[in-house]
Amino acid sequence: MVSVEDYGEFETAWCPGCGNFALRKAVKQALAGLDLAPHQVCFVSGIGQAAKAPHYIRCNAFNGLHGRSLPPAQGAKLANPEMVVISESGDGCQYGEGGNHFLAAMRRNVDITMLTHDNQIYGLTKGQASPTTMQGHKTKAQPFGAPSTAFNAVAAAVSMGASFVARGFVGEQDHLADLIQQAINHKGFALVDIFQPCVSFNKVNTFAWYKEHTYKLEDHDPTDWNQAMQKAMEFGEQKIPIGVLYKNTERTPFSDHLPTTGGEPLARRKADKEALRKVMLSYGGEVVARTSS
Ligand SMILES: Cc1ncc(C[n+]2csc(CCOP(=O)(O)OP(=O)(O)O)c2C)c(N)n1
Ligand code: SF4
Repeated sequence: MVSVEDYGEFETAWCPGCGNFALRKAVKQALAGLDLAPHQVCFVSGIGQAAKAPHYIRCNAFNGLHGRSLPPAQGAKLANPEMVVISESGDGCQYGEGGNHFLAAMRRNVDITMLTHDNQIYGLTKGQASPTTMQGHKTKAQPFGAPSTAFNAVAAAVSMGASFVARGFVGEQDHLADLIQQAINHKGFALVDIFQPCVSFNKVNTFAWYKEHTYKLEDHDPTDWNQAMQKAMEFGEQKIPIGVLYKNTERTPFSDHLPTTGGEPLARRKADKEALRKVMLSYGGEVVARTSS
């Protein structure tokens, strides 16, 4: 039986009171609740405060470049489908620098979970507006208010027919852990956008602000695209729904369309050196045997 303690306890570089702590608790609760052992899980992140999360949990992990968590996460899953793969980073990392990877991942539908720490700000670089910062929000770098409209990640995901779309809040830990579990259990790409207050650099979207501005979805049919789209568009002046917004029941995971992912996982298959030699020769190359010194 796996417990939360199996995932370890580490010192962090996060500010006291940061929403990242509650998010990490919910992640551990979700994994232990699913009885997943640390060796069965792989986290992939980019750069930022949120992207440090995999440093502070005892699991497999890959920490890549800013905005680049999704490509290696999808690669890891295709190489080893037996592994639960989670891409975890900030809203800047995953929707800004990694924005196009986000769109491509939704189209592709590889069976991974994407957790976005959405603090509506660039935390690590000290509070510039991120793609999800609300228009007009004043920061040191945007003293007249952020000029652009905020990116609504869940609406973008529903509009693209992503296969699982949810939104959570770290102030609702059990609810969030349940959403993470549903996302992991979902076969296909699953997004959980998570409100995570940055207590140092976002003085607008605080714990109190999220508490006041969110409500839990009830009597909502996540398989109804129109309903999901309507709920995903509730933001700004309106109250913001948290819960599972959308489930696309028609899509199949990417691996179902890829003949190489059947059978033994690529990660464990032996390389066929003779076949490789033939491929190299077919390009007119020369195959030189390597000797280890
Ligand atoms: C390509 C690139 N652009 C910009 C940076 C600088 N940079 C590092 S972290 C960061 C912001 C991270 O914000 P976010 O992803 O929202 O995560 P948070 O720190 O808020 O958790 C930026 C802009 C970088 N490292 N690489
Ligand atoms: S800067 Fe913000 S996001 Fe980063 S650790 Fe501090 S409170 Fe958390």
